[in-house]
Amino acid sequence: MTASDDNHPGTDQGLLTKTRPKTQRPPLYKVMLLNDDYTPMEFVVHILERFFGITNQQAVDIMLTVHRRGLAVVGVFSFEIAETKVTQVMDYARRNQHPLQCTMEKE
Ligand code: TYC
Repeated sequence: MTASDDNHPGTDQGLLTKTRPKTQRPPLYKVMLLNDDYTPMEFVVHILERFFGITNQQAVDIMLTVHRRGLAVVGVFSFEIAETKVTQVMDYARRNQHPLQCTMEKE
């Protein structure tokens, strides 16, 4: 490989375009919490702290956003992490007999 091979704009005769190496970034997924009329607010806050490692204040803010607007993005993750979070939240809600819904969506 020499300086005139690639990616050195101006070093090739007349070639002034810079080639960009195609690095693929993995897709990211939004994990979202949905509102319902039955799941207690404290339970939602507890879930957010437990599975998303956020502070109590952040958890209260997200819970209230979901309560007022119908849904909110809790975080953005790789597919596998997002899937794990959704499963953890859904299983925990089910075990505690709350209808809380958690979903994921490609960003
Ligand atoms: N709306 C619920 C209530 O008034 C609270 C709630 C918040 C439920 C967020 C689900 O994802 C949720 N008890």
